[in-house]
Amino acid sequence: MKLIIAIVQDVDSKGLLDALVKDSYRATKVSSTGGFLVRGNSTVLIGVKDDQVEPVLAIIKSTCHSRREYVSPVVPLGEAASARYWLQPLEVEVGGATVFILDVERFEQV
Ligand code: 2BA
Repeated sequence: MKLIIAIVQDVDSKGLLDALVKDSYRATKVSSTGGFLVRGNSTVLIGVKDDQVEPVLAIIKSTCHSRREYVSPVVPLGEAASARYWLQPLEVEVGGATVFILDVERFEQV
């Protein structure tokens, strides 16, 4: 058995969960926050048999899309008025999904 941990953008999480449930996969969504953007994202935990990893990855790829986000650089308060701090917003490409696949040592439902 494997545990797939997929970090996805909030906006993609409903489509991902709907597609997983439609194909009878079980999943848990946990609200999370990216360390760099410090914005909400979603971590989806999916426990599957080994031969279900690739089909689930295909669902993740088809439902989670990359997007460009902009971050405003932080300027020290006392120096904000200085002309050299007229910084442009930083553009980063986020997602589609960041996926970790782990071996499950033991699975119980009690
Ligand atoms: P964030 O940490 O908020 O990162 C959002 C996006 O910002 C990243 O997109 C990447 O394009 C950029 N970024 C992140 N750290 C950066 C840095 N130190 N310098 C420059 N740009 C940086 P993704 O790579 O698609 O990551 C999306 C989200 O997936 C991340 O949100 C984080 O929550 C998670 N993630 C990505 N890699 C991870 C890892 N190795 N371990 C744990 N979580 C990870």
